[in-house]
Amino acid sequence: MSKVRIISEPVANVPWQERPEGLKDAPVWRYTENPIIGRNPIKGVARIFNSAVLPYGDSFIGVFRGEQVNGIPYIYLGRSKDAIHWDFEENKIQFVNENGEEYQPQYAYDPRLVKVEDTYYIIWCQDFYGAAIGMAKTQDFKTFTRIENPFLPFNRNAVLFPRKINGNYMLLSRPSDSGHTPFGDIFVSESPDMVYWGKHRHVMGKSSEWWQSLKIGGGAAPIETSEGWLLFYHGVSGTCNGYVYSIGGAILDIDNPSIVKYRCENFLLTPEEWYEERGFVANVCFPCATIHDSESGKIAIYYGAADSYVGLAFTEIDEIVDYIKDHSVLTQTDTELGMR
Ligand code: BMA
Repeated sequence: MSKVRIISEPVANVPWQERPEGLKDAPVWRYTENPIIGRNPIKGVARIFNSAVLPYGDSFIGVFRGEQVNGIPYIYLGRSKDAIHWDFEENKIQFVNENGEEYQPQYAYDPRLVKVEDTYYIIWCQDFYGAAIGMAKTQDFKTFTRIENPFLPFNRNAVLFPRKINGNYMLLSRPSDSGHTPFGDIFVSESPDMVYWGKHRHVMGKSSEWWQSLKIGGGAAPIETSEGWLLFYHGVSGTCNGYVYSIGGAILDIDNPSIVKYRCENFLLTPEEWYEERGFVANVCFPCATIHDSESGKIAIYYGAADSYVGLAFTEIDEIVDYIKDHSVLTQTDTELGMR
């Protein structure tokens, strides 16, 4: 039993590999069979990456960013027995409006999948007269009903918390611009009904550490723990050769998640392997989901690699929380409430 508790349903069949012998310092280790999804995974789709998964019954389900051969990204449904080998539906997800009529975004990318109470929410980036956030809900993974776009453009990397806090839904996002955004901090907003969003608060910004010195963005849905909300996010560095995306970790206050309690100054994972360094966009590790088991404390992190593949990495709750605390460096904008 971990000393830090994960507060969620147990997932006995969480995908897992022990830490490799000899890897002493790293808080996170990669699956040796990475990437778990290779190129041309389904007809008409050249690459799947930046995707999100969840336990579903005694197996797993996920929403996947599929880059179609015409270059337009869309979201595809996938199912898996072991959360490593995935079967995809060949048709992209068909969204409908509240009246059941077809209602497709022009494109959709970087989906997150979060269950709150008995409903699954898909949150993605899309065009809403500029880069913005789209959302839909489903209870059966057959009907996907779009709900109101939460924010004005320009905004991306929206990540829903897996439960209401103080009676409201909570959504992280990263307001920015419409291009290859050279700036951006993480904010949190709340809503009583998933339609009207407000009480916007700044959570955290870029920092002086090189790997997150340009911009940051939410990653996987926060994991509720006895220490606070464990957030895996991405941090970006601008180099003379383009952006480098690494995975970072922070712990947010459980009742007031705009307050950062601990924030790791070191990256948890940075591009090192061929599938992270080589691809459509080189040097990208982009986390979008975790599967975690509250009994064993095991955590599997799903991340997009080089905008071309899906990678899997592992950590354990005690280890990762200790590592984040031991290497925590906070700035004033981390610790304040985030209102001005
Ligand atoms: C971001 C997003 C991600 C992508 C990353 C690196 O702006 O578009 O989908 O993985 O750039 O190209």
